Amino acid sequence: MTAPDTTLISLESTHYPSLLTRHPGNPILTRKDWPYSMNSVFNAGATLLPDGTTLLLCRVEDRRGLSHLCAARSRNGVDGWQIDREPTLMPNPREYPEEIWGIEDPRITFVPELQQYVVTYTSYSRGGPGVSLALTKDFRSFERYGVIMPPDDKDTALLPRRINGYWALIHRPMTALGAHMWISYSPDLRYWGRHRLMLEARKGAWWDANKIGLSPPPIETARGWLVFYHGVRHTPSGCLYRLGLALFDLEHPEKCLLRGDSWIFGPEADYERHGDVDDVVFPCGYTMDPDGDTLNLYYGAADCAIALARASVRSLLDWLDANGSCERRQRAEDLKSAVSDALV
Ligand code: BMA
Repeated sequence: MTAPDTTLISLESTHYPSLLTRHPGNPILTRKDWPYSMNSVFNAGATLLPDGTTLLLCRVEDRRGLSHLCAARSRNGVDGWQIDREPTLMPNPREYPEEIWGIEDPRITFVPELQQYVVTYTSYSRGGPGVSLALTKDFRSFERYGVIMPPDDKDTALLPRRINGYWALIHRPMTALGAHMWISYSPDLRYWGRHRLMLEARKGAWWDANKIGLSPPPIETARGWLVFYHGVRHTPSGCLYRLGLALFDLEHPEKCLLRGDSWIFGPEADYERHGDVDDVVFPCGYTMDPDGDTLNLYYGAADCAIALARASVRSLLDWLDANGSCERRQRAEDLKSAVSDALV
């Protein structure tokens, strides 16, 4: 039998650092704020408009169980939300049959080359959830490109610039063998290929075993693309959605440079622990303060509300330096321990 490996966990500190700070006004948006009847609001894409207004493109679920998207705007990104009086983007199954059971979980990327926002979202088709893409300049009119990744696929965002001449899309196809993050490339945002596995769900007892997915769009830093991803743990009392952190190479985004072992944010507050779906934190968007370091992360809480947490990009990178390891090294270590176990 092999000796227990104490190097797997850090023994230097008696507590985990708080990298994300919840806003005291949480939850910042709930059904009570809505100008029309609906069941719940959660999982919002986020961006800053040219005048500094924060725009959230919220997933709103009605009492049939079907979702649409609705824009909310605020000067300070915290309160005073001006919410569209009616749905901003409704499913349109007549022209886009893949939207028959609603549209969900938008991510927004501003693309300087196009001078437009690209919104990727889940379109819930009869064949399962797929990925759709639409372009907008103002979040009032949208140019739909239709379904770009067939079911079962979701948790998508576009990188804001081309990589070696191609657009890059992160997504999460689901297979019987697990749900891992992939990246695909396209010359025109319509036709996608050169698919690469980007980040694998771990196995066994890990918090991010079997099912992971991209959370908000990647954050471009001088060190690489900083990625928040969610891990889903199945427990006898339901799923637990938590957040982890990884860093990817700027020019080869399928290459993982660092991945943290522990989750960095999970359901703790009452509004995260109890709702339509208990124990869910699910960010789909962020905005960056003018200091270029403070991140405002907007997340769905328990599929019932939108909440805000703040983080420092510098601290997140420092944490990854101290706690992250390179995927390839991790795999080599897994292999080494599997081989030594087999020899015992
Ligand atoms: C995921 C997505 C999210 C949702 C979460 C928890 O699969 O569908 O929209 O918030 O489950 O229900």
